[in-house]
Amino acid sequence: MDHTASPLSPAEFAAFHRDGVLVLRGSLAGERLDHLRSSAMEIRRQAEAGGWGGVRIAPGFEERVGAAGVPPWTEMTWGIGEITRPGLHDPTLINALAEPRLHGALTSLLAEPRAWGQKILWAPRGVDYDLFWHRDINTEFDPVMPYKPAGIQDHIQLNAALEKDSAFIVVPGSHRRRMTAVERATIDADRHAKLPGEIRIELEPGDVLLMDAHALHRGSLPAGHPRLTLHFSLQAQWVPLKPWGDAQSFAWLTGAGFIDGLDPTIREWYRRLTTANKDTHQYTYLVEQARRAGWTPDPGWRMPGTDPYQGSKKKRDASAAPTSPAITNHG
Ligand SMILES: O=C(O)CCC(=O)C(=O)O
Ligand SMILES: [Fe+2]
Repeated sequence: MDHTASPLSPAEFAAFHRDGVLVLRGSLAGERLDHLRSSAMEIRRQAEAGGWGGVRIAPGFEERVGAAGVPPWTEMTWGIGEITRPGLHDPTLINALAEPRLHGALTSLLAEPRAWGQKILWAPRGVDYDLFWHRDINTEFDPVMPYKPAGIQDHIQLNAALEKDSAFIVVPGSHRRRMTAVERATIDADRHAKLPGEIRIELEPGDVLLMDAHALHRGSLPAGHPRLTLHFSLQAQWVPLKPWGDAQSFAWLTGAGFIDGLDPTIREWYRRLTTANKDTHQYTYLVEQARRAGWTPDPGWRMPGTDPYQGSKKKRDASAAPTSPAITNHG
């Protein structure tokens, strides 16, 4: 790929840190976008033909698959996790990360990006998609959110729209602060209710949305709406890594058979999985950062588990839990 790095402007960099969300318009275009779309459609076809793990069933319907009165599961899928696995892997899709605008933005924000999960999202045909408010981290980490170091980014999640996509809703700025009393009360009463300051982000094909997954966010779309979106996660290499999946899949993802097939400009992003400092808990560093910055936990505060819904109200409603990145990649 003809690669000329195209870093974020200082204003874009500042906007991302302030809001926890930034849209890069028209990052993917032309034949490349057409190829990405047909590759992603093929993955959806295979996912709905059965036989692959990681298929996501619309929130609220997971435990009702096969029950009377609900559509067949193939009409309720909204995506698939870990498209890098052997058999499903198509380097075209991963190489979207090598597009100059996106590559430059990720490098601007993370300095040394490291791959951390690759999914595809779409809208279910037979039921509405209505994902509840959450951060992609256990709610018990709420007190450490204000202590994230200013101007330093630990991870980026991205939605790269291959079709129109108006699913994503976010409260800008909520990634570096505690939930407000109003947000808590609203979400406790109804996890799909409108929150003050929320925005719905409209993406055209080729637009890429970058987000801090600790921002309060959710997704919703009526059944059958257009959506075919690459949903990738990356971390900065300084963040200790908690390897995910089984040893065999991790070996595949970090082996030459996988990495040599990628665009040369992103091979290092996968090699870094082997050279990262490892940790047994995904978020120890967040707590350590907060303590160094002067945070004193309330008596009784305990390090939460890695399950984003553990210990929270949401746990009681696990049937509606999304298979969020924190669960499917690393839980
Ligand atoms: O639909 C979306 O873009 C949001 C998905 C999401 O928040 C998640 O999978 O955790
Ligand atoms: Fe999420």
